[in-house]
Amino acid sequence: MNVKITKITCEHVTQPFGLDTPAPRFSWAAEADAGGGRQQAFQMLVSSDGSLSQKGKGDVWDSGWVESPDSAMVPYGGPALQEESDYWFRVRVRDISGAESDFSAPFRFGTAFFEPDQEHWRKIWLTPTRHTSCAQCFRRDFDVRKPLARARLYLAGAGYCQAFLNGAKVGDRELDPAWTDYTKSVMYTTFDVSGLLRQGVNALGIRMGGGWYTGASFKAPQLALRLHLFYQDGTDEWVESAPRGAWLVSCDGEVRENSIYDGETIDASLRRPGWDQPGYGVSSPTAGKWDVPLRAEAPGGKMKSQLLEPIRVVDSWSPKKVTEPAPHVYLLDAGQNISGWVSARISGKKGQRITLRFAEDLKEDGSLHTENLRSAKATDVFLLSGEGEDEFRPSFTFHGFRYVLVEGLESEPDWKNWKMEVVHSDVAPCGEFSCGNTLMNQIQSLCWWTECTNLMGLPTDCPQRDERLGWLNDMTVRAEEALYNFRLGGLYTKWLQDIEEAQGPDTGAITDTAPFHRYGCRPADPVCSSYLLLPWYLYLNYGDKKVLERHYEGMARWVGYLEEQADDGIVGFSYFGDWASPAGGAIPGSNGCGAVSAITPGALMSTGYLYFDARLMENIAALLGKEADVKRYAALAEKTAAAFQREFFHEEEGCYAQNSQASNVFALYLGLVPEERRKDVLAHIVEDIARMGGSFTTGNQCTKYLFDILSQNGYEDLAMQLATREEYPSWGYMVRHGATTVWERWEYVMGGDEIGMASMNHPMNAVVSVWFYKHLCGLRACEEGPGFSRFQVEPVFPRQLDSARARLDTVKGEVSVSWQRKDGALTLTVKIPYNSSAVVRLPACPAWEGPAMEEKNGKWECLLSAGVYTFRALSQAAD
Ligand code: RAM
Repeated sequence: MNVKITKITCEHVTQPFGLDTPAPRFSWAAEADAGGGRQQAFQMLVSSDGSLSQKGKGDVWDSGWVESPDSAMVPYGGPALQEESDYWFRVRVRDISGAESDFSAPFRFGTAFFEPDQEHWRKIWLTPTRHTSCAQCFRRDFDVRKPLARARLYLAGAGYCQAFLNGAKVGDRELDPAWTDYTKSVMYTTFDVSGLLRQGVNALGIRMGGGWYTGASFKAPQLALRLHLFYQDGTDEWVESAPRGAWLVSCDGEVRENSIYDGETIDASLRRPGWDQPGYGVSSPTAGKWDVPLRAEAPGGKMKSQLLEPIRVVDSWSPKKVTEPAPHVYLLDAGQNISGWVSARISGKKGQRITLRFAEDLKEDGSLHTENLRSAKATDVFLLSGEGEDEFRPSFTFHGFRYVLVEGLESEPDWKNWKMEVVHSDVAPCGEFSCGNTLMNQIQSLCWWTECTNLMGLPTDCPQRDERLGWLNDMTVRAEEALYNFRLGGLYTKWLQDIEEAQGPDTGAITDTAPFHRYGCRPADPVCSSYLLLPWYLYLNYGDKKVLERHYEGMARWVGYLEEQADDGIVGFSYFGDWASPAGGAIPGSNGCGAVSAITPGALMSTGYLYFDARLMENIAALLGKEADVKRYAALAEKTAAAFQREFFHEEEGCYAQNSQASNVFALYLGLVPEERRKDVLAHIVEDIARMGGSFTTGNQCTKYLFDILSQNGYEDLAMQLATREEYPSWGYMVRHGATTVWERWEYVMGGDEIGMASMNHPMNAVVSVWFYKHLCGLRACEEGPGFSRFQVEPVFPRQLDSARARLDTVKGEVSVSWQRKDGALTLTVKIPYNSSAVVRLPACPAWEGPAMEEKNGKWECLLSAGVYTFRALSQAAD
């Protein structure tokens, strides 16, 4: 058997530069040319030098063969790693058959500070002299006095910063560093800048926009940085944002306005070529005013290394379509609702003002639909220099848009010079789904775009209006969808820190948004189980157990808070509950432009989630060996379950509360319905869907659970009917109205009462994607095999569909499931990657050809090791 290591990550990311731990964890995926492969042992090499690594010399650590099947989140166990250092990692594995793989290609990783000198950082913050809406440019010259071995820049800002060394932009990050509550933590980014420096005089320039710092607090952006020069002779030197006298700051550059929500104004005539080059003449007439910056109070937060994937321009294309609604007014269509901006190369007259207004949709008369942006102006302005071609690209804003109205051009430009740039956290896509139904494939595309354009260093609710926040209620259901489509270990690890930092120190209450900003409440709505679910999913999907340990206390305090609020087992408080259902089921004029459910009590959702949390905590406590807590949470779960039943279950009718789909679905999902009454409750759901003309009435929480419940109980045809419906309310209805991302509301809102809450790019409703992967293809991570050491395959085969396939790039490697009906037979193929196994469960049918199966609980089941397997059914399931 030939085994090959195919992919390595460290602390969830593929480019771990700036590790803040002396014992980073590595994961590797492998491939084999034969089935049945399982890792019996691994050997890790860590080298201090790329070429030593190439030669297979682990001068820092050679683990030798370690007998272990672990390949996900395996900690480094060698001698202490050094701060501020580069390393190369390689791994090889030995299979149970005795076959050995080659060592993987060298994988570079770098450390930053394990214990940042907080005291020192606190003293080196700079702030500009003039606080305006212009971007701020900080600059200084410095000497590299001797031949340089290497250099590392640690850059932090309250606000967004871009660094330039001798005229070159450092790295390709945008909107960096990621937003945090700056009073709790400030992220610094680590750059290897060895190649950008030269012996002699060098210049360092930093351009800063207000980002969330200015936006949240109306303060001027602040800067702190440390550049560490390591000389070849073994000495070293620091260049820092202190002393302030070494620096100059100016706000007279080209960025005249910058605001995340409102946009950016760039005046090309105010560009100051050379401002980031050594020896720049700050007193020249075109240099503007430069002052010595002021020492600033530190924002207060702890300095922490930023490890999550950066925000980048991840894709770009020229407008797909351009029309001219009025003379020299152009309407650009990106063809896709995206997050980002437009860059352009334009020539024209000095002072000529080109205005770009962004919108997600067009009104019937063809004009921009901007009402749903609320107060966000979402407008960029480019002012031309009149000196040849100017290049424009915003730096400190982003928009959610498909359409751009461009005014101020005097003639039609060459649109090839205009680019719609897609900007978001550059996380790796990990899932693909397609099937024999065109509409469902379109819907999957909507979900995919909706998810990735809402990853901005945190999972945001929308990218366009004056909000763009990390809502925990949405994330309770959204996270599962997100993890099927993208690798989110790095981003979620950071966002969990945001939640932790928003937690009340005394009460344990968390907030609805993290970082807590502008909207949402403290305490959060009890539906915010995402605080518990995210660590749990990171454990299931990536084998990260540490994240459970790290947040255990915080999660316990949140559940403790909810428990204290319960009155006789019932949690009565609720703001959102099963939020934003189709309008008929909501209270007109309620919060969120009529988003509160009229048919599903908030207390049912809140109490149900306390039960859910208690069970999850019971599980996590068991996993972490906290026996007393296991009992405590089990008792809490029992008590809450009893209260839920007492309060909401109608014995006679066999339904919950007002018999809404959501109430019944949630009770089933939680497993609270007495076994013998399950079919009654199910029947109510099915009847209600029929009564509603074949549609759901569920909100942002229970829509996902509805699909789970229908599919788990033999109603996959009905789930399929809901997923492919084209009449209101449905995803098909969105597609019919030209949607390319999933809306916040089920209604097509172009005005009226809902307009203030009518984003057209809102991931909370992208949950149908979970159904595609989890039920149609049946793919699930499972507790028996965290990190995909074992997973489940339990597909359903709706009658209306003749094929489906999903592929998942897991930490173990590629998992795939595909099935199709042809010539009266149903064929299913499952791919299990190296060092993994899967439980395959298929519906009862007289005979499945293929691997031997056993009948269990009315299904056929088998446990399979790595390999590719085909199953064939000739009747029933094939029909
Ligand atoms: C809105 C957003 C968000 C949400 C909250 C409760 O501000 O739509 O997604 O769920 O309301």
